[in-house]
Amino acid sequence: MVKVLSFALFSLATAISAVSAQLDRPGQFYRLGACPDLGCVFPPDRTNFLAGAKFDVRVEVHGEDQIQPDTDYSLSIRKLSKADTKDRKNNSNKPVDFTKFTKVQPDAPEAWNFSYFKDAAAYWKSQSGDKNASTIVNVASSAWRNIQLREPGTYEVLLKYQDKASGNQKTSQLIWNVNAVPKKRKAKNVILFIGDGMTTAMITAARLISKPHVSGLYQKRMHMDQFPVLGHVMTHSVDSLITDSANSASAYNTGHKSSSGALGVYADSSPSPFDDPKQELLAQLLRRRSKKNGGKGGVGIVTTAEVQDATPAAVFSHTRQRGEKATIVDQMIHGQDPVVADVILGGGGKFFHSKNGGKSLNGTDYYEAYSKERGYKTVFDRDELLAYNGKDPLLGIFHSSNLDVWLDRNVYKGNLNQTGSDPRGSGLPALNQPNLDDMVIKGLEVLDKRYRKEGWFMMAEAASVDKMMHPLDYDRALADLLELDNTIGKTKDWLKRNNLDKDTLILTTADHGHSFDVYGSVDTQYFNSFLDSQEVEKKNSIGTYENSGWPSYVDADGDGFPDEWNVRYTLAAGTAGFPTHREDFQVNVNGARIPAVAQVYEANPEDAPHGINKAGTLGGNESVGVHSLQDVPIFASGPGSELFAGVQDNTEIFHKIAEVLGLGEQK
Ligand SMILES: *[C@@H]1O[C@H](CO)[C@@H](O)[C@H](O)[C@H]1NC(C)=O
Ligand SMILES: *[C@@H]1O[C@H](CO)[C@@H](O)[C@H](O)[C@H]1NC(C)=O
Ligand SMILES: *[C@@H]1O[C@H](CO)[C@@H](O)[C@H](O)[C@H]1NC(C)=O
Ligand SMILES: *[C@@H]1O[C@H](CO)[C@@H](O)[C@H](O)[C@H]1NC(C)=O
Ligand SMILES: *[C@@H]1O[C@H](CO)[C@@H](O)[C@H](O)[C@H]1NC(C)=O
Ligand SMILES: CC(=O)N[C@H]1CO[C@H](CO)[C@@H](O)[C@@H]1O
Repeated sequence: MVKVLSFALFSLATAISAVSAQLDRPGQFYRLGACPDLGCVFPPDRTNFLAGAKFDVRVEVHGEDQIQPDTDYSLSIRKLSKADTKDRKNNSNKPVDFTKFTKVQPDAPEAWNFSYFKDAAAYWKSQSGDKNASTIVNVASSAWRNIQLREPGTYEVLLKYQDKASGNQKTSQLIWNVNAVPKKRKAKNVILFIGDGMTTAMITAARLISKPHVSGLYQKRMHMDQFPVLGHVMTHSVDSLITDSANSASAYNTGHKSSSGALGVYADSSPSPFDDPKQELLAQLLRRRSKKNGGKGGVGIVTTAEVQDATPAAVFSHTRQRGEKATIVDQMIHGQDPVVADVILGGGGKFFHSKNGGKSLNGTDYYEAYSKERGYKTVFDRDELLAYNGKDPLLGIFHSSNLDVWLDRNVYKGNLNQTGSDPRGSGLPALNQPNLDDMVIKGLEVLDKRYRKEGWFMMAEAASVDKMMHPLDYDRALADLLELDNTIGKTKDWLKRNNLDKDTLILTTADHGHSFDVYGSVDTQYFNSFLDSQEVEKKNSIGTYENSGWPSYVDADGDGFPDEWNVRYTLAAGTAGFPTHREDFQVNVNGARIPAVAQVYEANPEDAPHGINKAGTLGGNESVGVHSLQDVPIFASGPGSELFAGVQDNTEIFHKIAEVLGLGEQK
């Protein structure tokens, strides 16, 4: 198989040498991301497709301000023969009308308008009330739905249109690469663990506070540390440096990059968040293509976030706006070719019902709809989850919103007493939430009962590594990272006990980073001995280099977590992108940290004047820390793991999982 992949890389390389690629334009505000000119095609230039995977195509032709767009545009496509790739003018295959080539009729032509800002100056002008700061764009558009390119190779796509402002004919030239993967699978099952926002620095810090070490040598390692294969994943989005969880999870689930907030689609400029060009999802492909292995494969989704949150939703939904959570619940069972996962475990109860604080779509009771229409058994707390012994698909929702984090579920339990967190809308607190390992192991049991023969895919997310890095609550973030690591250990034991370890690929990765790092240790006792006003002296409690002595965390009971979190010697940690806040390096025992408050965010006055002042590095509209640029690690273990070594793009992860599961085209 490596051969086919290397062909794909080869064809990409030759294609790039053939035409100078349409390089990403520098800037911040785009008329439409990944749209090089007034003529836009999605999927965009240089997209890599899995042969035969379904996708939609959207063409948009733009005219700015008073200029109307050309409605007389044409779209054509041709497959470049390998030899001809170098000289596309002398190609034996002539471009063919796109409709003729694909035998798919486009939707009726559409027209709309939208507005955008040309740059930051225009945006901020508009924020201060200047109604003329934005630019209107008039759009003519067509969409072709459910296209398939079955033949591997390199394709050229041409959009010809007139620029009505100048009267010039223009052509947008795109290269699409179609990669084949074999039909023979390497592994029957794949588990994709995602530590949302997790970076190598966080793993190092989590290891440091939880594993014993002597003379600087660890005597025990993280479960992640013991994976045989390690790679790096590049995470840019299609139109920005820094990705969010939606488009990065979509890259894993579709093989396509997209824009911030988009799930399983390219973001177009139309008003509806549900008509954007879709891409077939890994779970849909698994349902459609694993039939050759005896039946459709199983799908499991486990998260400590809301099950409609970006990372889990990317497994089963299609929308440009990750915030459309009520509709996302509906898409699981009613969407186009719905995934109807066998296991759905996490939070987000308020989008399933319309009782106290409920926000379900059209007031529908989706707990009832899932069970009546699709045969789901429903469970709502840890005891009900652990007691479930059946073979029916399982919907377990344990919180109205995101599950509380490990530190509150297990150490500062008083923080669970929040009215209204019950997933069914009783208004009571959800005091009996499962841990991530409870959910993953139960999910594996259900998948195994339903699909031992056919195989399955599970995505399991430790969501609050990210959700706690945002408010700079490093203790809570690292605890959830350790919860993920301990879950991985329990998963490996479970697979072994059930004779599935040789059939199962385990991947552990992240979707993006945060710029967290540790630069020393802190003596909090010395820190606290100074008056709040003595900031300079407080900073002397930070030891660096030879004074960065060990933190005082101990895991005497061997459960994988420090026994005590409020310790004298702790980590001097921080990030690069943060709002103005005060830092005291101490655990927030009363719940997640709120670093900054108010409209133009300033340090939380409840922290003042305790802690040292850290003047923000972000704009005044940012209340919390932000994602960062760095490549994230991917750890792989089991059959097919060797594919994940080295440096790779996040979209390649999809192609590699498809290869491992043998999701090649069935003729
Ligand atoms: C075009 O291709 C043909 C055959 O592939 C070749 O004989 C011919 O010389 C080429 N023409 C040019 C202008 O490169
Ligand atoms: C945008 O479209 C709406 C109708 O969809 C129309 O009322 C409006 O005038 C248009 N705006 C511009 C600037 O063309
Ligand atoms: C905004 O633009 C309109 C029409 O282009 C013009 O009449 C008006 O004076 C402008 N307003 C400002 C504040 O520049
Ligand atoms: C929800 O209500 C809207 C408006 O009445 C309707 O168009 C839509 O089809 C409904 N959706 C579902 C899933 O029932
Ligand atoms: C939970 O909070 C309520 C008030 O919000 C209080 O009356 C109750 O005693 C608390 N329960 C526990 C177990 O702390
Ligand atoms: C939505 C919001 O918080 N807007 C604020 C952004 O920052 C400007 C000043 O820089 C404020 O005026 C806005 O209220």
